Amino acid sequence: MKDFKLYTITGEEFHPNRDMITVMEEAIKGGSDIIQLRDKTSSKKVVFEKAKQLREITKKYGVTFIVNDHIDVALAVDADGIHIGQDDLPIEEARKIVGNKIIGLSTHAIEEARAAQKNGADYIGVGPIFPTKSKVDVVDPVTTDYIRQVVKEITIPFVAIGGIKLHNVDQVLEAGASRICAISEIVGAEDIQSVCKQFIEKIDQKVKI
Ligand code: TZP
Ligand code: MG
Repeated sequence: MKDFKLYTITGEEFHPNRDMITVMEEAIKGGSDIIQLRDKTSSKKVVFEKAKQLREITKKYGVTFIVNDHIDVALAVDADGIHIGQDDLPIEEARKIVGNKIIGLSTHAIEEARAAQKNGADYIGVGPIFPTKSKVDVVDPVTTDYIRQVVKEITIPFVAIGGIKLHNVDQVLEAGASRICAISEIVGAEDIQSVCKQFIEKIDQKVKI
């Protein structure tokens, strides 16, 4: 897959007075190079309508587009990939459906990361690093210790997620992450472009060292 630095996931509860598509377009303009539609509550029809619009803008800017959970919607709008969790279809089964589209998998422990790599995930989510209010039934924070374990032995790309903010991202980068994912810090920001640019600046600084 095309590599990336800053992964923005939708979280409409964090911007009640702004339109989701506009918010995500701001994130893209700020430099976010991968976008995920994550909507745990809307009907399939509504998720599909949102996905169609996000596919349009991500195509316009040349940004990777991932759909969470809904493999059928991802195929219907020709998204670049899907993101699934530990309780979803096994990677091997998802692979039969999506072919060479990207498959991302959330992981919370090194055993899950090993299995994801073995079973053909294209990237893994590593988290939640810090406490987060953006996910219900979330496991306890895995801390930056889990990042260090992944850096040591996993070779597929990984993205750190969960409670990552401008004020704590340095810890995540120091632990060895070079791809960052955030919901609330980005989509809930007053100046979304500025937050994205600051994240990218920090990632770039770290990568140079
Ligand atoms: N998966 C692990 S933590 C999380 C997801 C979807 C939520 C991240 O949101 P935030 O607002 O960046 O903590
Ligand atoms: Mg899922």
